[in-house]
Amino acid sequence: METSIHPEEILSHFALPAPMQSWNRYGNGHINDTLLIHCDGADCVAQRLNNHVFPDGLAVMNNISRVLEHLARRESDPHRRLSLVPTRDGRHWIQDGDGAFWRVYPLIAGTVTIEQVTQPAQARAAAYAFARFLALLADLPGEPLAVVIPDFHDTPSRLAKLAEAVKADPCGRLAGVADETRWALDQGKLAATLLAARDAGELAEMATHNDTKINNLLMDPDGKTARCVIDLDTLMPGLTLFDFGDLVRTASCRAAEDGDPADMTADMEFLAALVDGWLAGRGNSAGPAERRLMAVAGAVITFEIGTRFLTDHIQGDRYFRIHRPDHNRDRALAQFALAKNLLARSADIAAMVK
Ligand code: ADP
Ligand code: GN1
Ligand code: MG
Repeated sequence: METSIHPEEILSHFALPAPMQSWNRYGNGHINDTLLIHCDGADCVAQRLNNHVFPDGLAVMNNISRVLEHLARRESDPHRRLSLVPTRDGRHWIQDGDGAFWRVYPLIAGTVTIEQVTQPAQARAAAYAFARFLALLADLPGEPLAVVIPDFHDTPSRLAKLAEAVKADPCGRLAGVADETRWALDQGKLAATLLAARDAGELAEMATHNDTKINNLLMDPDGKTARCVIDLDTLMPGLTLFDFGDLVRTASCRAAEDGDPADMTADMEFLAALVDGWLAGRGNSAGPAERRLMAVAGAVITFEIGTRFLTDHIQGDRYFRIHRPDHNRDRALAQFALAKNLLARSADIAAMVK
C-alpha cells in the first residue's frame, strides 16, 4: 500500500540543521507520508501532504504558519511547541513534481506519542492540552482560518456520502456490511446533534484542530504530561466539541481504533478524566450548550469517523491508508461499536460534567 518516496532532492531545498544522514518512515497516520530525518544531532520530521485529501496545500500551510507564529508569542520554549524548518529561499514548503506539498518540522526530542491510553492521568493531560490549545487559538488575529476540507465534521453530510456510496456500491462490497450500513443510515438524528446546536446559535465556530487523536499529542516520556499538540493540517473553523468528541473517540477506550468490536467500550475512569481535563482547560469558555453536549460529542464524532471508514470500504479504500484487506470495514465496525457504547454512557458523562 505504501507509495514510493524519494525525499533526498526535496529535502535539499530545506535549511536542515545538519546534512541528512538517513531517513525512515514514521508514525501511524492514515493520510500523509511522515518521515523521520536523521541529521547529525538534530533530527527532523518531514511530511508529504496528501494532495488528494488536501487539494489546496498552500491554504493548509498558511493556516499552519499563522497558528505557529501566534503560538510562538505565547510559548518561547522550542521543546514545547512545533515550528517549521525554512527552505533555503525562506519559505516553509516545497512542492514536488506531483504538486504535493512537503514541509519539515524540527523533531521535539525526548517526547513520546501514545496510541492508547492506559491510565486516567494520560486522558486528563491530553484533554487539558487540547482544550488549552483551543484557548490559545481563541485570539488568533486576522481573518478566520481557511476551510481546507469543506464539511469536514459535518456528520449529516458524511452520512449522505455513505448513502451515495451504498447506491453506487462500486466494488460489490455492500452485501458484506449490510447490517451495519442499515444501522448507520438510520442514525440521522444522532448525526445532526452538534450542527443543530450550531444552527440554533447555541455553539459558535472558532479555530479548532479537528483531528485530536491521542497520537496527535507529544507527551513527556512518562506518558502523563502533555508537551505539544501536533498534526495541524486540519486546522480550520469548527466547533470545540469536534475536538472533545474526537479525543473521546481515541482516548476513552483501551482498544485501538480497529479493535475487536467486543473490546470497543469506554472506560469510565478515562471518561471522567477526559471531562475533568477538558473543563479545566476550557475554563469559563465552555458555555452551557458545550457542557450539555459533551455528553454526546464522543458518540457523534465516533459515529462520524465510523461512517467515513465504512464509506471508504464500500468505495474501494480510496481515502484512508489500509494495512490489510477489509481494514476500513474493521475500523468502521469498531467505531460503530464504540459509538453505541458511548451513547449508552451519555447520562453518565452528563453527570460527570455536572
Ligand atoms: P500524520 O499526518 O502522519 O498523522 P503527524 O504529524 O501526526 O502525521 O506525525 C506522525 C507521528 O510522528 C506523530 O504521531 C509523532 O509520533 C511523530 N511526530 C510528528 N511530528 C513530530 C515532532 N515535531 N517531534 C516529535 N515527533 C513528531
Ligand atoms: C485521519 O491523518 P490522520 O491519521 O491523523 C483523518 C482523520 C480521522 C483519522 C481516523 C485529514 O487522520 O479525520 O479522524 O484519520 N484525517 C483526515 O483515525 O481525513
Ligand atoms: Mg497524526
